[in-house]
Amino acid sequence: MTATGTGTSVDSLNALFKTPGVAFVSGPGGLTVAEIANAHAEARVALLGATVLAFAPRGQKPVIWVSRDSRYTPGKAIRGGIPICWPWFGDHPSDAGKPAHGFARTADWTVSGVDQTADGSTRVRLGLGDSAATRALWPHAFAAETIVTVGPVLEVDLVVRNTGDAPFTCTGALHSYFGVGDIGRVRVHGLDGLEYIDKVARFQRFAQSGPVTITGETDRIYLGTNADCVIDDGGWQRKIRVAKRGSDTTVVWNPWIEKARQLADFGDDEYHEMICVETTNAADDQITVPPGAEHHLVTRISVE
Ligand code: TA6
Repeated sequence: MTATGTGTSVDSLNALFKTPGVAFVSGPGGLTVAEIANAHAEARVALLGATVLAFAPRGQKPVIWVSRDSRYTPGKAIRGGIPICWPWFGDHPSDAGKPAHGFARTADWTVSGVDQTADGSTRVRLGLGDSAATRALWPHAFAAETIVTVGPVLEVDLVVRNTGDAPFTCTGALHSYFGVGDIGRVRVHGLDGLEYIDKVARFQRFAQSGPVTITGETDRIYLGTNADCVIDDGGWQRKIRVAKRGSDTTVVWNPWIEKARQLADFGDDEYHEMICVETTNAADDQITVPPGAEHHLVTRISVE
C-alpha cells in the first residue's frame, strides 16, 4: 500500500500507517514529515527527498545537523540531514544544465510502509519510481526505496532496482551532515593511508596521513574504502561511527568560511558546527545494475 508525499494528507498517512511512536505531521515549510520516537531514539524524516532531518539516540545531543537557513520548499534540496544524491553524485557528468546530485533529493517520495522491528526500532520505507520528469533527466526505468531504521543505530538503505530491460550505471551518496561541538576539535578516523581526490585542489590526488582534520574548505573523495569512519568530536566529547555497505568511496566536506558565505541556505558561521562524512558511490565507484537487479547503498550511524 503506498501513499503520496504530496497528495495524501497527514491524517490519511496516520490512518494508513498507524504505528506506535510514529506520527506524520506538517513540518517546516508545510512539508510532510514522519516524527519517530521510540525507546532507543528520536528522528524525523521528510518525504521531500526521503531526507532524514534529525536523529538523536536517547540522552544524546542531535547527531544529524540541518542549517537554520535551510529552505523547506518542494523541489528544492534541504540543507542538511541526509540528502539522497542519486542517480549521480556531484555535477552531472556531461550536462551542466542538469541538477547537481541528481533528482532523488528534490523529489516527492511516497510512503510504502511503516513498522517496528523486533528490538523496538522503527522502520519507515519511502518509494520513488521513474516518471516523465525523471526520464527527461535520466532515460531509465527504476524503482527506488529508502528504508530508514531508527534504533540504537540509524540505518539508511537506498535500494535502487532496475525495472527496465537494459543495464543502467549510476553514482550516488547518502550525503550525511553531522553536528559537532567545534569543527576545530574534530578528527575523522578510518581514512588513514587512502588516496583521495581533492576537489579544492583542482581534483588532484593525494594520500591521507593520519586522521582527517578540518582547517579550511575541505571537499575530498576517498577512494577504495569500505571502512567505517569515526568522527571524534572533542568539543562535545563523543564519537560518531559511520559504517557502510555497497560503497567504495567516502566523501568528507566542510564548506568553511567563503563557501558558507556563498551558500544562501547555509549560515555564514555554521561551518563551525558541522561536518559531512558521506557514504558514496563516487568517482570511479560507478554502479552498473543489470535489468531486474538492485543495488543497496547503506549507511549506519551510531554514537559511542
Ligand atoms: O559532497 C560534497 C559536495 O559535492 C560539495 O562539492 C558541495 O557541492 C556539497 O556536495 C553540497 O552540494 P549542494 O548541491 O547540496 O550545495
